[in-house]
Formats: sequence, C-alpha cells, structure tokens
Amino acid sequence: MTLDEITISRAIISDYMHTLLEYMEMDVAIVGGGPSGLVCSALIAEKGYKVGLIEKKLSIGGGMWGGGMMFPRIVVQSEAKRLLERFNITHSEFSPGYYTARSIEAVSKLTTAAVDAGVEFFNLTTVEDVMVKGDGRLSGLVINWQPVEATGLHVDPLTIRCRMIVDATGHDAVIAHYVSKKMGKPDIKGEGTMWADNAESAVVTHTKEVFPGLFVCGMAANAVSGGHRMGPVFGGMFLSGESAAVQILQQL
Ligand code: 48F
Repeated sequence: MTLDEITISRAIISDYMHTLLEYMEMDVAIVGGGPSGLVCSALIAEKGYKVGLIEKKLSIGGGMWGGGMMFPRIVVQSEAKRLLERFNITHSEFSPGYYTARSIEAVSKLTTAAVDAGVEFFNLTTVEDVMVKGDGRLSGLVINWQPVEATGLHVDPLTIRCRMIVDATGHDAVIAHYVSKKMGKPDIKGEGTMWADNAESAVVTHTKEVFPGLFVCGMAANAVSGGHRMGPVFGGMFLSGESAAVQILQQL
C-alpha cells in the first residue's frame, strides 16, 4: 500500500477525539496511573463499568516503574501474593513472606489487565480542579493537557462528568487537596515518616470515601489520613486499589 501522511494524521485525531467525546461522561474516573490506580481501574472495569484513567505523565506506572532507588524490582508481602497471581506477575520468594518482582513487568501486567478490562487511558492529561455543584457531591474533574501546566500557559481547561472519582495521585493526594481547599473537607493530616509495617496495613484501612463521590487509594489514602510511608514494598498499594474497587462497586 502507499501511505498517506494526512490519512495517518486524520486517523489519530479522529480516533482519539471520538474517545475523548465518549468519555466526557463516565462511571468512574481514576486519577493517577500508579499501582493502586491501575489495580482499582482494572477491577471496576472488568465488571462492565465505564472507567477512564487520567495520568499526567507520558507513561503509566507512577512510582512503581523505578522500583527501589532505580533498582527495577519491587517487594510484595504475603498478604498480597494472591494479587501477584491474579495479575500473572512473575515473582519469587526472597525470604519467608517477601516476594520480589520486576517493576517493569508489574507495571506492564497491571496496565495490560486494565486495558483488557476496558479501561480507557488519558495520559499527558492533568487534573487541575474539581466540580462540586449544589448537591455538594464531587461530580466532575477539570482537565487540561499536561504541557499547558508544565509551561505555565494560560489556557482554559475542559470538564468531564463522573459518578465516582478516585484520587490515586500518590504522596501528593492532589484531588483531595483541591476538594479540601475549596470545600473545607476532607481534613488532610499529611503523610508520616517511613514505617513500612505500619504504613502497609494503614493504607488499606485509610482507603475510603473521604468526600461524597471521592475515594482515596494508595499513598493518597495515607497522605489524607496521616499514615506513614513505606518505600518500595507494594502489597499495600495492590490491596488498597482492590479495596477502593470493592467499595465503589458496592455503590455503583
Ligand atoms: O505515586 P503513584 O505510583 O501512586 P500510588 O498508586 O503508589 C505509590 C507508590 O508508587 C510508591 C509508594 C508505595 O510503595 O510509596 O510511591 O499511590 O502514582 C501516582 C500517579 O498520579 C499521577 C502521577 O503522575 C503518578 O503517575 N498524578 C499526580 N497528580 C496528577 C496525576 C494530576 N493532577 N493529574 C493526573 N495525574
């Protein structure tokens, strides 16, 4: 065949614009493509709900991509071993209860699971504000291209409507902060020091609806509720994403 550059360009614009228009309204928007957001998105989408994952960076994976201090390995403890198996992530036991996995494989397998479950990805897209109307419920997100934010251009954003929103933005708990600043709640306690054992169980307990329509999972959950940090052990992230999905599915 003879390739035509303009047809290639039209194909890309047409396909993505169609998707963007379709996802102006969705059941669940997950903000942040780290491990907790990926697990959460896959488990909700596999039940047939319309799920969009918004990620400001070019690549998906968040803080899991780089492993620990750029050694591309993660550790997952025994409590979350079943999720390594569920997502077909190769792992081996380092010492009793401590499993190692390749961070790049873990990101890839979770991303594949989300794609296969029907999650639509919106990368290079920043959530820069939230929509709360008269009913006092978080009902939408204000989005913009990430390069607009990065370059400080004064370009107005667009808005999407969602039944539920998940703040999976990691340590910064960005969405919870936006809501807190404008609505006076949730109360954000801030993240504690490194304490892996405490942090890993707390992150699951802290995974909850913190404002009508807004769930927090992953490090965002600990940042909101005053939990500790844990470094490159990821079982809590997987279990937190799963817990958020279970709670949201109960409400949908
Ligand atoms: O930080 P991140 O991986 O979140 P997580 O699922 O996992 C935390 C771990 O990676 C690690 C840890 C556990 O061992 O402590 O840090 O809680 O991924 C968060 C993603 O959210 C994106 C960000 O680029 C990252 O990929 N993000 C942050 N702010 C925004 C955003 C925003 N305003 N709009 C869209 N995406």
